[in-house]
Amino acid sequence: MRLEIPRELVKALNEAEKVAVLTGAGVSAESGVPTFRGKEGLWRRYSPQELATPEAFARDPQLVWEWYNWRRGLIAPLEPNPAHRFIARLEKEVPWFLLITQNIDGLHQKAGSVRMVELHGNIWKVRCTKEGTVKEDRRVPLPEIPPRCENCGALLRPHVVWFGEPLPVDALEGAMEAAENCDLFLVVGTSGVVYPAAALPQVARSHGALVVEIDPEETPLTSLATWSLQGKAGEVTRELARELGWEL
Ligand code: BJW
Repeated sequence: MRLEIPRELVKALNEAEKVAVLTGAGVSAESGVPTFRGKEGLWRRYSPQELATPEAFARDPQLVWEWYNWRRGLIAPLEPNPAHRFIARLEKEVPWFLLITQNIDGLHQKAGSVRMVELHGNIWKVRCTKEGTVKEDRRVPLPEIPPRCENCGALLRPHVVWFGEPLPVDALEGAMEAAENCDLFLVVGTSGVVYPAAALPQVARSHGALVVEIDPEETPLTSLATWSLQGKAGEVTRELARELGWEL
């Protein structure tokens, strides 16, 4: 069954001058990246406390790295889907744009997104636990687990944000500013339970932006959305693109 796209939404997308987009794991689900929560989510099989906290890494860096090495292997061959491509196209269509992603998979960049911030880091980067230096490392699998800094020999860690850690200041400031100043805020595929990212749609709304949500499930953000499009991101954005006359 074809999803009904409200006419007013198509008009709003055509007329928007400042657009911000917040994405979560759901935008990459149709590419094959597992989400965190929900029936098939990673947190059903793996404990965030044992794998995604600084305490877990201090306790057992080998275990944490094995998990990230496995996920790097899973993500490496995957390709962007129509939702990533729709967002990359939207960036080209509006005068002012920022993509705010919670995802670490790099699929937005692969789809051509440029004006973006990564709130939770990037799985293809490693950081020295002693020097704080960040380096890209796309080797799959990594030859040594846990990997060590070539320069000082200290442990490297994934350059991602774990629970209890602060988000990168520049990325968060950019995201806040975008939420405060945009006229349309699009939210795609996030359960809206992890803060501070989950506060951004509320910030946008309270500053007068139209909020559009795309997600197959109802989330805590649904009630504040001007339009909530219930469906898979790839399918809904394909429909939106058709309405807007865009080739994806
Ligand atoms: C589809 C789809 C399809 C499916 N199409 N959609 C109590 C209250 C408030 C806050 C806190 C609290 N207790 C603790 C906190 C803070 C904590 C937090 O928010 N916890 C909550 C869980 C309660 N936050 C933090 O700790 C953050 N840091 C912080 O607050 O720092 C403060 C500080 C300041 C100064 C000094 C020190 C500290 C950090 C959060 C880091 C999150 N990290 C992770 C892991 C990243 C690395 C990795 O990947 O390994 O980030 S956890 C995980 O959750 C990941 C995600 O980015 C994040 C959000 O998940 P997301 O993207 O929403 O995915 P899902 O799976 O939850 O949802 C998927 C959605 O897609 C669903 O809605 C589906 O329906 C949908 N979907 N298929 C479209 N085809």
